[in-house]
Amino acid sequence: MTYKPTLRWSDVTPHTMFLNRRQIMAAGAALLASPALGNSPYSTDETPNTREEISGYNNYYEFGLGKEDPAANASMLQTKPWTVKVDGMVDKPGIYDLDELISGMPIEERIYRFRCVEAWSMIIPWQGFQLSALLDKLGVQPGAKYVGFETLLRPEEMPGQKMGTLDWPYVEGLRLDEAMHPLTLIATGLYGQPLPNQNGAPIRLVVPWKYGFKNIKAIVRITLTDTQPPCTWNQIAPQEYGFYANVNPQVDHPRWSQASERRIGAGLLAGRQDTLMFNGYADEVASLYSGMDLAADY
Ligand SMILES: Nc1nc2c(c(=O)[nH]1)N[C@H]1C(S)=C(S)[C@@H](COP(=O)(O)O)O[C@H]1N2
Ligand SMILES: [Mo]
Repeated sequence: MTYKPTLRWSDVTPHTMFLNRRQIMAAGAALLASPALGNSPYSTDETPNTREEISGYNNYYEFGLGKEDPAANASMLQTKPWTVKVDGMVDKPGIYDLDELISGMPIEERIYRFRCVEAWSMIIPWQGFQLSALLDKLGVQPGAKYVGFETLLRPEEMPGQKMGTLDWPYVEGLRLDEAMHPLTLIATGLYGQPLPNQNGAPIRLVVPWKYGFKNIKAIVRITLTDTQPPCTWNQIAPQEYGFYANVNPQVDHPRWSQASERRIGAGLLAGRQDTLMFNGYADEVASLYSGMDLAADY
């Protein structure tokens, strides 16, 4: 692990640097290096980023590798109708229309800290419901230990899927106790509006104590399983992106420090801020990992 206390922004290049190394970047794909409402006890009292920041600076490789590509390209995605396949070790498997799937879910606002593995961060006012509520409705069977998620595969509307940047569709997963944790959300909205396409419409996962790549967008499949589900970044570069991906300032990424982060919108003079253990949610989630070596299970 390298530790660079004097890391410059330009040192913290995105996941794409890995893609560069593997020489699978599409020719000419430029890296664009540009840069409270509710009162839930789970919400932070930090000031949220603006909607422009949250929906203008994104990672969503289905729409390009640059931070501004998702905002420019995601409007072509058709999110209605939307079906979600629920399968595996669950009492009520099926192919659900989204409205049917989430009917009765108690939507609330959660203002969460968000920390990308690339060492930038935001404060985001999500609307959504606890994944636990949905899993309770679906009926998790006793042997299930994990939940897997899959993003829509539709290259006609997600042009990035025509390129070999990642193995499509994007997939992610959680241990069942992580999925059932009250902080874990399925987000349906942002700033009181339906989720913008670039933020993962119509539904995306939000796990605030984990690096951003766990927060899979545009979910079309939820699978209950007894084996650890495949996760896109973990599969492509397991030595860089773990299954757990818990935010941890003491465990550096092999190519950059995770000790600090750049808050989007803070301004050029603001400087970096310290990254917090479990992204500030240690009181709530540290017990999930007691006895684990977080340097090994990163
Ligand atoms: N399907 C899909 N989900 C995804 C990604 C992606 O490329 N495809 N990027 C991930 C990464 S790396 C991050 S940091 C967050 C970014 O979420 P945001 O754009 O809403 O801030 O989405 C995550 N979910
Ligand atoms: Mo990320």
